[in-house]
Amino acid sequence: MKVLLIYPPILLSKTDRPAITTPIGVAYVAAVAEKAGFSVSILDSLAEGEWKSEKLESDLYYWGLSYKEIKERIEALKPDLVGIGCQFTLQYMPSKEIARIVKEIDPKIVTVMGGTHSTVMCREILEKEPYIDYIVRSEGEYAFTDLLERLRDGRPIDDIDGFAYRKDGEVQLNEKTRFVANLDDLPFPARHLLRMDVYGNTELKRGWGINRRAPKANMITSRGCPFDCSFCGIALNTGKKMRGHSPEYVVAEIEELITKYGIREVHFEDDNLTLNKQRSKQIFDLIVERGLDISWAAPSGLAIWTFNDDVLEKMKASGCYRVNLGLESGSDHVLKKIIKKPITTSTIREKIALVKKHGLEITGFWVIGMPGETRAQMWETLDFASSLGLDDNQVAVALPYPGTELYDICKEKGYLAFNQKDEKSYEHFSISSALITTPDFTPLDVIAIRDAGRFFAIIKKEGRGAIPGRIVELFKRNGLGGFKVVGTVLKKYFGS
Ligand code: B12
Ligand code: SF4
Repeated sequence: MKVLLIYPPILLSKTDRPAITTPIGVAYVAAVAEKAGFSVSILDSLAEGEWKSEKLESDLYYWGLSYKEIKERIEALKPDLVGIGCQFTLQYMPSKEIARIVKEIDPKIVTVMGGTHSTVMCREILEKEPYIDYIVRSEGEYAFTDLLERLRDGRPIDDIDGFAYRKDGEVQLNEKTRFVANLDDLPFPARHLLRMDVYGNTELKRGWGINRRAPKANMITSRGCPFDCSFCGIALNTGKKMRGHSPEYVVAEIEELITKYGIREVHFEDDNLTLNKQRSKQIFDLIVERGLDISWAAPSGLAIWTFNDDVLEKMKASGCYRVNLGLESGSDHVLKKIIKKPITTSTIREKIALVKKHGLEITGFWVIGMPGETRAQMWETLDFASSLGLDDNQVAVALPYPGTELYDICKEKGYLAFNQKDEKSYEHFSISSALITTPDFTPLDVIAIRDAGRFFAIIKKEGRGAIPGRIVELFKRNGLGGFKVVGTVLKKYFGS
């Protein structure tokens, strides 16, 4: 059976840029299927697309290979089954269209979807989309290969773990009960099926994130998170129990990256790289012991309560130069009662001082616009962020991703500022959007506060001379919404 896995294009708003990094999840699914004897190819239609976007009617921008090119690739390969990754909500529209194209080519080709968005929305998707035959829910390696084997052998598919399908026109959902117990049982992600040169070439020039050396590669050393931050949907995908590869597996994977692909920088994209201090220290020690010449960073964000002096020392010694920290808010009330993250503003200050002591660069991740938060608390966050002297601050607007506690709260209270029945709304789950409205704020208020905060941060860095240019840019970015941002800036500056 010939299998093609497709990582789809993405729809983004004007000011956003896509991340061009290896789709590790799809590559793990491919590796396990290949190990079981199937002939597998991967098409990363995001990375292989030309480095330009196309504006759509919806004002969004399409990044990746065109549908025509994707169709030609599928026709050339003649697969029996196409697996489509739907990791981000922003990929749903393209992934659905790919499924339609597959069935247009040949209705006998089986279509399977997997990834975070399709996991959470599996019932709605299967109810509406006849072109999608099956959905693998959450961690997908074993369920996907199980499906392939059953289809090949003509065995029933109705008891596959973590699986969604239709029976007599009704959608059936099998719960996910079995996560990979020992991650070391998995082969390395099938990077050999990816155009690794594409990621290599893009490194310092385009896409997401910062790196010091090139080429860089991303990897995952652990999965799952036991915490309950209300905006976060990570546990839906990889579970609440943290599972880690052994230090030996991790270091062997890095060695492969260096020798086979010439990689010089690694980005550990774990949810919580340092959650198990012992394991992470062993990884960092082994990198040093084996003399691996890499620089590394942790761009998905470390949880600050999971590292200490000792861990930081070993991080630095093994090549770490930058950490991104999920700090979220400058209001203790918001941290404790609304986001439910086990940190306070004073632990944030302490940990920042500790990281600085080790000479690591820091990016702070912040979030504003949570239900229950006031506009004053949003400014508390921006003022606090700017007082810490970090290398960079990224302020996100809270987005109510389906499946999260945040979504449930907003739904219950009528705070969702989009039409949930119109699936096109999901196109707007973009980093630049705001989709929550409460008695305290509208989506526009939050955007204006975020952009006003960004304006102050830039002027602080570049000086007052930058003000005229930045105001022009503000209007370019926000159109007439620029007036609202300028009003917010003035209000903050002169007080009200
Ligand atoms: C690494 C990461 C990134 C990386 C790289 C993504 C990549 N190319 O892989 C970067 C930093 C670029 C990134 C960016 C964003 N991210 Co991100 N990211 C993650 C993170 C932390 C880990 C993903 C991962 O590799 N997991 C490990 C692998 C093994 O799991 P996996 O990818 O999910 O794949 C498994 C299953 O889903 C399934 N599967 C996946 N694909 C397929 C396909 C088939 C056919 C099958 C059968 C199964 C299957 O099987 C896989 C193996 O078990 C997740 C959180 C998480 N734990 O999932 C968030 C997460 C995916 N990101 C998220 C978001 C929102 C974003 C952003 C859109 C916004 C933001 N926060 O800034 C941006 C997009 C930016 C852009 N402009 O393009 C959300 C997605 C929510 C949603 N519904 O859209 C997540 C879930 C985090 C969260 N906030 O809850 N991200
Ligand atoms: S935000 Fe970080 S610590 Fe909180 S639940 Fe998500 S992964 Fe865990």
